[in-house]
Amino acid sequence: MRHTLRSWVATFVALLLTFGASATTYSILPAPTSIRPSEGIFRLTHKTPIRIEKGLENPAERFIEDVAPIVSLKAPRIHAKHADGIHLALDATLHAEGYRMQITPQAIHIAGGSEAGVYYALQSLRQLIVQHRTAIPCCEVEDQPNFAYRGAHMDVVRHFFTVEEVKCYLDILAAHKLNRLHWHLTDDQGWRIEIKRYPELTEHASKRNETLIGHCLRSTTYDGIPYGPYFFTQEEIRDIVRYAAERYITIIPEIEMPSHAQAALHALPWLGCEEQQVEVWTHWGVSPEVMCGGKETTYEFLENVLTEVIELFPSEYIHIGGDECPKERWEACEHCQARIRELGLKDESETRTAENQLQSYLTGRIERFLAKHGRRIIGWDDILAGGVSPEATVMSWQGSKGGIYAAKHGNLAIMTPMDYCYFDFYQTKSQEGEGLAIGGWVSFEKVYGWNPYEGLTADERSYIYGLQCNLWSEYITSFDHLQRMLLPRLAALSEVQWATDRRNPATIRARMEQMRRLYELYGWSYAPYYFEGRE
Ligand code: TNX
Repeated sequence: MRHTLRSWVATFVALLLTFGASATTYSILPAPTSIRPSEGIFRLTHKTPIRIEKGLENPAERFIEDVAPIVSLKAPRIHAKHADGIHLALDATLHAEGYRMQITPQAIHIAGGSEAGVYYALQSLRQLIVQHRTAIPCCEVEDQPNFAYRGAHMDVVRHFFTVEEVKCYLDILAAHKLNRLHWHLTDDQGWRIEIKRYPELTEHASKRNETLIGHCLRSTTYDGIPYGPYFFTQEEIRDIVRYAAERYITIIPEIEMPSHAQAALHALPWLGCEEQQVEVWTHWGVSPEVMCGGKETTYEFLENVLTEVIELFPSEYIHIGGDECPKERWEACEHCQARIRELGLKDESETRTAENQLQSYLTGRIERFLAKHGRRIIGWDDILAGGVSPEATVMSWQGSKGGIYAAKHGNLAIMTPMDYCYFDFYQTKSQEGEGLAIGGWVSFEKVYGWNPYEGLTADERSYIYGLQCNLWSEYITSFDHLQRMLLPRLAALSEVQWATDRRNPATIRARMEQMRRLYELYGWSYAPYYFEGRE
C-alpha cells in the first residue's frame, strides 16, 4: 500500500515536471532558450561558497548584492576545485552574452560566453531565488539573446532625475537583461551635462523659469516655479558610466543637434541664426529655435562639446538627435543660405529640400569628426530626409518605416516605433487612474505581441541592430511615476528583445507574478493595470 502511494506521488511529480508546470516552476523572464527540469533541490545558505575563475569578481559581487535581501553570501573565492557551491566560469564556445546553468542538489555550475553572459545567468538565478527563496529546484538552462542592442531611453531634460535615480533605473534595466541606456541629456527645456569649455551651459541652460501645466496641445498655463539648476557634473557622469558598466550596460549619450537645442541657444545666443535672446523653453513640443547650420562657429561648438562627451562615455555610439528640425530659421538665414549655395544644394523633392540636405551636411560632418575618434553616430529617423551615410545607424520612431527604409539601404536600424515602444503613452484604453500622459496607447499586451520584423525580408532582418523603449518625461515629474511608466511594460519588451521568436505567452502571466515579487522586493514601483487585467 505504502509502495503504491509513493509511486503515485512519484508519477505525479514527474508529470508536474514534464508538463506546463515546469515553465512556471522555473520562472525566468525573458524566456531562456531552453530549461530542462531535473529532480532535487539545491539548498542555498549563508555558507554557500561562490567559486570563481579569476576575472569574474564583478558578476559575483553584483550577485551577492542582488540577493542580499534574501540571503547574505560571502565574498567569492578563486579556487574552483571543490564540488560544492556556486561555480562561475567562462566558456568561449558560448554566445558572448549567452550562458549555461546547471543546478544540481550539490552545486550550481554557471558558464558564460563572457563576463556579461555570467552576469545574465546570475540574473536568471536571482529570479529563481526570488521565486523559491533558498530551495531552488534543479534544472539545466541554456540561454542567449536574440538582439545585440537591447535598450531603454531616459529623458532627464524635461524632468530631472538624480544620480541615485539613474542608478536605480540601471538596476531595473539590468534585471531585464538590457544592455543599453540611451541617455537624453540636452533639449529645448534644459542642458544637463557639464561641459568645461562652456560653463555658460550649466550656468544658464540647466534651469528654466517655469513649466507648463497640463498638456502642451491644450494648455497655455505655467506654474511660475523656477525649475533647476539641474545637471550632472562630469564626475557624476563618470560614476554613473562606471555603475552601468558594472551591470554590462553601455550608456549612449544623446546630444541633440541642430534642433531641440533652445536651452543651449539661451546660454550661447551665437549658436542661433539671428543671435537674438531666447528663453530656456517652458513649453513642450517642437521649437523653431535651432542651431545655425551655416556658421562655422556651430561646428566648432559641436566638436568641442563632443570632444568632452567622448572622454566621458566609452560607448562606440554617440546619439546626435537630429529629430524634428523646423527649417524656418534656416530659410531666412543669410549664413545658412550662403552655405547652401556654397555646397550647391538644391530642392530635389518634397523631403530632399536644400535645407534638409544642409542638415545632412551637418550630420555628415559630425559623423566624420566622431569617426576620427573611433565613434559612430545614431540619429533619429528624421535624418533620412536629406540623405545619410551608409555608416549611420537610424533610430526608427515614426513607426517602423524609417527602420525598414534604413535596412533596405544597408544601414543598421534600431526599432523604437511609437505604437509599441513609447512608454510615455497611456497603458490602458480607458486611461482611468493613469494621470496625464502625452497620448497614444501602449499596453503591456501590445508590447508583448509586437513583431519587430514586420515588413522586412529575411535578409533585411539582419540590419535590425536592436529594439528600445523611449520614455520622454514631459508629463512625468517624479521617479516613482517614471518607474510606473517603465514597469511592467519593460518586462514585455525585454522578452521581445531577448527571446523574440521564442516568447512564451502561455506562461507570461505566471512569470509576471514572479517579476512583480521581484519588483516589490527591491521597492521598484510598477503600474497595476496589467495585473488587474486592464488593457
Ligand atoms: C517626439 S521621439 C520627440 C520628443 C518628445 C516625444 C514625446 C523624438 C525623436 N522626438 O522630443 O519628447 O515626441 O513623445
